[in-house]
Amino acid sequence: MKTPRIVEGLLVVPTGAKIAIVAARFNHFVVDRLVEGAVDAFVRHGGDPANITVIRVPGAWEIPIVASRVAGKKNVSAVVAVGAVIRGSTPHFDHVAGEVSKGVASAALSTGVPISFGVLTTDSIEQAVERAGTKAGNKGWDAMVAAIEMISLGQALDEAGI
Ligand code: INI
Repeated sequence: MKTPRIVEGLLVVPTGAKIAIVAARFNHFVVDRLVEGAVDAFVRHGGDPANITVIRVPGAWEIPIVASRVAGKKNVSAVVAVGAVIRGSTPHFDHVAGEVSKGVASAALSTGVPISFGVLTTDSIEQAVERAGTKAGNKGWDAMVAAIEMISLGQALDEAGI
């Protein structure tokens, strides 16, 4: 029986791949751990940290406009968005969480540059801390691994003529 052709990315940083990490300052005690996780993932998958630029924005709300600008210049292979939107007692939560996810998706689709989503949206600070390098992993790490796979997949698709 014939087998289908599989086109997929590798979890190895392609030579020369450049990344911008767009990181919110709001809830920085959590977001800093996400940035660390993302940089660690890049290095442990063969990347040179000199090929990462970290861009700080005030809060998660501001991530999409900067991610869109950076991706639109096509000087980076992928963007990794990191932030922490924590419900706590703020009514801001629903507006910020909804808009940042829509904005990041829209920026990726309109530019064609992969933008991975490492923005935590949690009910509590405890849940955010769990996802920032303690018992539930590190969402910044996960987002960087997805970015690496998408860069590699883009190359594989080019090679396959798709
Ligand atoms: N920004 C965050 O990154 N996380 C939050 O939890 C948050 N809350 O809850 O308010 C938050 N608000 C600030 C927002 O992102 C903007 O920076 C601000 O509204 C100015 O535009």
